Amino acid sequence: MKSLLISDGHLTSTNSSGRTDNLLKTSRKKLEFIFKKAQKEKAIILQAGDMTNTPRDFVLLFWLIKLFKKYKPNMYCVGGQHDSYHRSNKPSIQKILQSFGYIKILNEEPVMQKFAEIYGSSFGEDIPIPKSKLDLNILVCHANISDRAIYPGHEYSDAENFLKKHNYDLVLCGDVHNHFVKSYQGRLCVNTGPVLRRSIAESHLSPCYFLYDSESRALDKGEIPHKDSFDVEEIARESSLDKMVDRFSKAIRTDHVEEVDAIELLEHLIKKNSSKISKSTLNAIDEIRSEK
Ligand SMILES: [Mn+2]
Repeated sequence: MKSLLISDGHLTSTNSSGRTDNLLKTSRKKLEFIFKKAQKEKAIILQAGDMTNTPRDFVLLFWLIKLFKKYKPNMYCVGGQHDSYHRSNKPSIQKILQSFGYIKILNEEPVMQKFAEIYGSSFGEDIPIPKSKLDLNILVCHANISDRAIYPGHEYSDAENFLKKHNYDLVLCGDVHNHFVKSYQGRLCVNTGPVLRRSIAESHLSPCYFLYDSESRALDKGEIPHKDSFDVEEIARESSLDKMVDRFSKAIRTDHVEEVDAIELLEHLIKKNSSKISKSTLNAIDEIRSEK
């Protein structure tokens, strides 16, 4: 029996800064790829939380339902911070998919598959202690586990220490957007990294899945098709413009700026750039000047 493993999804219908593609289309394509792959491999899907980027992306939900109906995957998830608003009981994509029977949420009571017992720990929940005498215990969790710091000062639970402390044969982690495979005495702690890279800070990661074979205990990595979809110049332009506007709006709210004379500024700019300004614009500016 095989399991297809996916960490953070972050599927969305909303484009983020500098992405040159349509993220709704990309989200659909990626999920369809995962569902097809699982179908071909006759694998269950384990997903480690943050499947969608926001709890109530109803444009995305429409497409999720279409894909779940079409492919009928056998899918088990845990909850991440992005799956609900502060773990509230308000409607969310995850709750809707669960109530339709499309996904099952894992917890401390193991799901018995023929080959293993599968436990879950959503964001903020305790890590369950495996009770089984079966050969194989699997944990899916959304927790701050990593093999290295992914930003300066990042404090995390070390993946290898996690395996020493928690007696699971396979731990699939979500939360930290980092790709790693750590092993300890033949047991594995893994994170695929995010399926959808929303920020350019994640552009070095290659979206992928793992296939885990419970008999051989082999872990195979497969690529989820993706493109270089970030426009670096656009991001630089947006961020410098944002910063400029931010600095300006802060400055005019302080006592340091007593008065801004827009006409004076305009006159200064005209002097410097008169050759580049059209006649009609200069005439319009002259009119404003004469009214001053
Ligand atoms: Mn996440």
